[in-house]
Amino acid sequence: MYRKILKTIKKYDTIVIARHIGVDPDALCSQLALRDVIRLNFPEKKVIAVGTGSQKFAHIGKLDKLEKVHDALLIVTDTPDKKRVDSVDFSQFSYVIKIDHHPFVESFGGIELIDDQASSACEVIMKFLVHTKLLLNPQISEWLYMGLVSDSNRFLFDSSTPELFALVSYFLQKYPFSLSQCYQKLYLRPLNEVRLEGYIALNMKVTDHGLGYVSITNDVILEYGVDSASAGNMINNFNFIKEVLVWVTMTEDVKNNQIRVSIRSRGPVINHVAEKYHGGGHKFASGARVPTMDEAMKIIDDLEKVLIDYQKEEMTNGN
Ligand SMILES: [Mn+2]
Repeated sequence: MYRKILKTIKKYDTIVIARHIGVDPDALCSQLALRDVIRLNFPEKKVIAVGTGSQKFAHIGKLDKLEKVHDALLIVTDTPDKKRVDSVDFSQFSYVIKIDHHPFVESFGGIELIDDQASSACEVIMKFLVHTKLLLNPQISEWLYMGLVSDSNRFLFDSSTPELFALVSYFLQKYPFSLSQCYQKLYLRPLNEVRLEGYIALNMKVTDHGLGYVSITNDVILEYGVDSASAGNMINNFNFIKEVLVWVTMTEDVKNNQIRVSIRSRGPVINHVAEKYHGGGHKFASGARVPTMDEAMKIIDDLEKVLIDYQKEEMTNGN
């Protein structure tokens, strides 16, 4: 599979690299790293990384302008389904490669390199790079590490296997970069976001069954001066609350006239609930976009049921 991907990359003079809507560090870093790897090893090729940018991640690296291409290869990273691919018109491309770590949703690529046990899309790409022995540089190495560290929440999850640490170690040794600077790029945050985090902690409702949820209305977003994407992403900071097993942010997005529902879990699998509302994601980290807060509250009701079943099951298992 790795060799097949490399062969396909070699075949095309023009390559566009895309990823999912609602950019995050793994999506962005995987596409930037792959772009620069191909540019470094095949300088004669035209390679661009496209998608809607975000002010929040602007300092990580620059995306390229979307342009019309001809007889080009499209590589999509970090995205399991076609409808969530940001900014590209599939009909423009001669061939598509998917590189992903999400649970399988649908196939849309001629070659699909999927490892749903991997921590991140960046990890999948790192393995590809080790196998194909392509030339790298410290910037590429830093991007890959950044995406991996971000999606694994600094190695908090079970995807942090000995093999993963060995892989990281290989990149750190071969193409070293400053870890402290890398972490600053990822984790330095403006004060208003920290204050919004305080708002969420204070206003989160928690049910008897361990469901925590909070609505972040447009008024709140305006009051704290954040954008709705970064407000929604704040959900990741509410792990490890003793009384909360599943937690949800419902963020109003007036620009797109929808509510972004983000769900996280430290117990029950929750992605089937997101899928019911035309969303999706990982077993313990999913999301959906719904038209109204009332609709979002239906997700809350469904999740409460999931938690009730989960706790019944735990009881019968004697936990
Ligand atoms: Mn990812």
